[in-house]
Amino acid sequence: MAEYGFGNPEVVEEELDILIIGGGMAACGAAFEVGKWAKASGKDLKIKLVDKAALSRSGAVAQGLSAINTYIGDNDPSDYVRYVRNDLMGIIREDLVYDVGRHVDDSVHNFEDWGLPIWKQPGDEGKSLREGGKPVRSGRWQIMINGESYKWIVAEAAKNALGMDRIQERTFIVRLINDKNDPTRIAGAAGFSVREHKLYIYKFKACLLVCGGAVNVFRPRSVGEGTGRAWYPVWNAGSTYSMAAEAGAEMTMMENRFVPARFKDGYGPVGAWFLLFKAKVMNGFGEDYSTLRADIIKDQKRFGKYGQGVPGTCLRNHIMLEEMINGRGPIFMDTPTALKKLSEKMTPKEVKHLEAEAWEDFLDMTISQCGMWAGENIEPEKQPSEIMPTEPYLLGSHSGCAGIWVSGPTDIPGTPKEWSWGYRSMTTVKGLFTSGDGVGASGHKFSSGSFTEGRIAAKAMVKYCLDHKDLKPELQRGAAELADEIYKPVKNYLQHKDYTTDIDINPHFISPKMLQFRLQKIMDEYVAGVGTYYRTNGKMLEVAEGKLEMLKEDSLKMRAKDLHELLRAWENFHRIMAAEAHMKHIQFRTETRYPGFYYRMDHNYIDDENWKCFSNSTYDRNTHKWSLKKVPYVQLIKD
Ligand code: SFD
Ligand code: AMP
Repeated sequence: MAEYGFGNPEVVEEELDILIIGGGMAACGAAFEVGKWAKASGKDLKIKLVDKAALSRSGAVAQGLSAINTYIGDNDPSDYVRYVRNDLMGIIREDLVYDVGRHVDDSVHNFEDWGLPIWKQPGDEGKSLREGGKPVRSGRWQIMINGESYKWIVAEAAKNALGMDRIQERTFIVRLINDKNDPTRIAGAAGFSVREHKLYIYKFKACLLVCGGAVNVFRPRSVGEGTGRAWYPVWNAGSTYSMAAEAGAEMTMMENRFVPARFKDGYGPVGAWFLLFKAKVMNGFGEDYSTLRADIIKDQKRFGKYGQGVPGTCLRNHIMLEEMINGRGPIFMDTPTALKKLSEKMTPKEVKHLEAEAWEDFLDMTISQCGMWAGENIEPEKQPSEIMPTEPYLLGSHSGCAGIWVSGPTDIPGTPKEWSWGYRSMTTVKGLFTSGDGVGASGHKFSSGSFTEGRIAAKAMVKYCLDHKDLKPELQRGAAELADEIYKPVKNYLQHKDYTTDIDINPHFISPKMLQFRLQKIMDEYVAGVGTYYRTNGKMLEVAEGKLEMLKEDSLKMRAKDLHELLRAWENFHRIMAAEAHMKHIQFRTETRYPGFYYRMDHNYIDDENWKCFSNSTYDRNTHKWSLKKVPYVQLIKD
């Protein structure tokens, strides 16, 4: 690159035993756990964690949270499996979900030990959960917290356990590198500093790929001045899915997505309002539509058995969408009635406290919602607020289950042998592990479950390293080739920048921002985004496929005028790959498994006879082709 005046990046190479890629909940869980097992083994393992941002405020929990959505407490982990299965329309890896369920509470107890304030029942205020203190439950699985500093607290524990000298912040990993001698094994990763002109190349025996889910793949509802606002973290750009797929890992349920109902424009979550404050939703005519029209999901031909019991999250969306499509919107969360009911037996001081809690729910995790309320003069005790289904997100830890196929525990009766291949949480690529949003077919882990999965994976990675102590990883690709590929957008810019006088208008390159708009438009219009009320069909997907091909071709012309744009460019490469996987999976699954999240209008029904199965895919980096297959679903926990 020297000839264009930018200079070659300084190449920093490092050899490790374990690399943790990401710094979110799963990564912090792994960082907290990994040292203990390494120490117990008596071996001095070289471990490092690398995050594209700063650990204290990176990932989905950056702003904090107001609830921990997975705490088993007095419940049985089997019931947790039943709950997750019902919510995810019958298809989950029950071995993985059960494993999280039986381990998650210990993580929550640790959070409390580290200083996270967890709400307690009256009389139990001074008692920790470990001491038997009863939490304030918003729902059967959810507990309330004062969580503004949740990520800060968890990151501090991770930092203390690992040591800052083993944590590298502001380094964006863009490529995993397979082993030269065995391409089914992972051997390294490459990424660049977003602050310095440095390229990092790591060589390792094992790595944990935990870069969260994929946001901003679809055109968001908030455009123009609202661009950048989303519910899930905008800085998680599908790196987990794209890097794993490119390394050859088998993916699962990538057709799944999460379309959360959220307070409109501010994206404030609804859980506390529904579960803790017991608020009701109403349509534009003031009707309690979710009771009035609850029966629409009882149509067995369309919804099978899934509309008969407690409706899953997608079915709740479906009922709401029917109101909107049929002109009965907007949909409102009736906050005044809920607060009035709750305050009936309260003193004025208690009422003030309740109102403060209503604000705090958002100040703890979605501050922009408070901005919306303040900006629009909304007092939730006086005026209802609009709610709306958002643009789709790809994730595996919240109320969705897109992700990677991983090896499960071996001790749960009835688990098919082929669901475990040696090391818990390992993908089908040797040495490549994942957790949290990375793990497919096992949603509803949330923050606590993701952290827990990170811990589980850490233990398995140490075992893997000890079992392979003589393994000498060798990288399939050299530093020069990687630098050329990674800094190509910089080269595009430097080579052509003087061709025109406007930095953004140039026939030789496209800015990452413009390319992202194009991806979002394709996904929105053809792959069931908000623009079509989440509807698509085989023909639309075929068109999407063609347009994505063109987009991929043009993506090689992305420019990067500085390191920030280089980051944006690579986020787009990752998003495109995640988007393609999503599209291919929707194309493959010729049914509508998740009505309310998306509709295949040409197969607009749940088809248990043909599709009560996982759909798994692999990507061939050489031919650029995806292969998809059905994998039988096996029920482990009886109804
Ligand atoms: O209200 C790279 N979540 C909730 N969980 C709960 O327990 N309670 C709630 O209240 C929850 N709600 C909620 C939640 C999330 C958000 C955004 C809101 C509200 C507004 C979900 C959890 O937060 C989520 O399940 C976990 O955080 C998932 O953990 P993990 O580890 O899979 O992802 P992460 O924490 O986002 O971390 C990702 C990390 O990767 C880094 N990264 N690093 C290097 N190279 C790259 N290429 C990278 N790409 C990404 C990131 O910087 C980050 O560190 S509610 O809606 O229900
Ligand atoms: P949310 O704020 O929508 O992310 O939800 C937080 C938690 O509450 C998640 O565990 C949801 O599954 C659950 N939840 C949200 N809304 C409802 C509802 N109407 N009924 C049951 N559970 C809900």
